[in-house]
Amino acid sequence: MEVRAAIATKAGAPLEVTTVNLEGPKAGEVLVQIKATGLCHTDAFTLSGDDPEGIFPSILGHEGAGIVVDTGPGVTSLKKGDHVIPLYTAECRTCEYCLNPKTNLCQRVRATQGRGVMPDGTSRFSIGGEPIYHYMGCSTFSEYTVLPEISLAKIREDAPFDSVCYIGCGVTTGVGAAIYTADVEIGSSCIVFGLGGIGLNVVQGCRLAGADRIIGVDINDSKKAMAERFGMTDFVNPTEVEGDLVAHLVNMTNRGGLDGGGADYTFDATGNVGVMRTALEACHKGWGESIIIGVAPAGAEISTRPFQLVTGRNWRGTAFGGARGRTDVPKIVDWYMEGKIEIDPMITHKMPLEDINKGFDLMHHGESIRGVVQY
Ligand code: NAD
Ligand code: 022
Ligand code: ZN
Repeated sequence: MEVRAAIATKAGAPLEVTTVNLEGPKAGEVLVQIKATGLCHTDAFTLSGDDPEGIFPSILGHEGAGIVVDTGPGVTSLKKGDHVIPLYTAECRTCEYCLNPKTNLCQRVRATQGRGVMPDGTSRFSIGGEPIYHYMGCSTFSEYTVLPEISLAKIREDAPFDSVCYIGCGVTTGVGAAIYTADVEIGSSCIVFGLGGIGLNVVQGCRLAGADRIIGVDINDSKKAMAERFGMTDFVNPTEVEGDLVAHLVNMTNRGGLDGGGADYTFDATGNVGVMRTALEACHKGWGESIIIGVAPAGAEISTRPFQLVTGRNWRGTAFGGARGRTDVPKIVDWYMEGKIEIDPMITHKMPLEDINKGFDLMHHGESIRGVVQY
């Protein structure tokens, strides 16, 4: 079938909105009509050419929501008309990873997904017989896309596509980092570094978990008001702190006695390796956990003194918030529909597919938290 899509033709060029050919779903695959998709920094990063794993020409986009329009042979968990969110972290429920409760990193389709193709090694998209590659197993910058059955979460039908698409990446990554990866307890103290599209969701995840203190750290004062709305209790702008930032944060979180200070949980949502070190050193001696969410530039390295770890601080990382997509994403949609988490105030811009490049411009200028394309 012929479908409208935004093509990443080559590194650094704007997306080209045009018509592409899409083959129907093969065995174990599902054809989805995308109703809305968020624009995420990672799409821009890949388009820029700085992503060493970027493949061109391809159809980017990994934060979508839509409706099943056709299923290939052998598909049992989804049917025509089901509402779904595409998953860049699949959940097959049978591989060694899915069977290990310690991880959400299903490996069933990981290798082919990284090469921009479906599990049978071929692409469903083409123009004039030449393949256009898939992206992160999702390719939501297309009116219609094909995914493996195991890469789709079935969600309730009363959830609005133009809000819940954000659960396909940013919301789940941030809220999940607090709820699933850190497993923040009631009464905890938390520090969130970076109050962008991910950090705000960490803040509301910490609130949902019942944290007492949620300290937000950002070099941009304009992030303060929105973060307060999502549950931040204290704001720190490092450029205005006199002296050592770690000492300042440790002092802020000192509960008295022999405590010594430091947060129970800290989160990096900046991708800056210097911030990652600060976050580790600002978590509590003996039990503090620091969760790396931010993706650092290719080749970057983190460092700290081993003594920081010997004295009981823990350095951890998370992908997709530690969420198992097919199991957890429908629950996060429920939390949104029940008012336990908020999404709408973070969606600052909506546009048709034709204007997708304008959406990326807004993101580059830091004017949007999330832009959403509505089909
Ligand atoms: P963003 O640009 O919207 O937000 C980053 C924020 O960090 C901004 O508010 C900025 O002012 C702030 N900041 C920058 N330097 C800082 C510093 N030195 N100290 C304090 N604050 C600083 O980006 P985002 O969309 O929120 O994404 C954040 C990170 O999360 C990115 O690295 C992204 O790649 C990553 N991410 C990871 C996953 C995962 O699965 N692990 C998923 C999605 C996004
Ligand atoms: C999404 N991300 C950032 C902004 N929006 C993001 C961040 C990290 C990952 C994926 C997306 C990520 C962390 C760890 C991995 N990925 C590897 C997991 C594994 O090897 O099993 C990751 C994933 C998918 C792809 C690349 C990296 C891909 O499909 N190309 C989950
Ligand atoms: Zn993303």
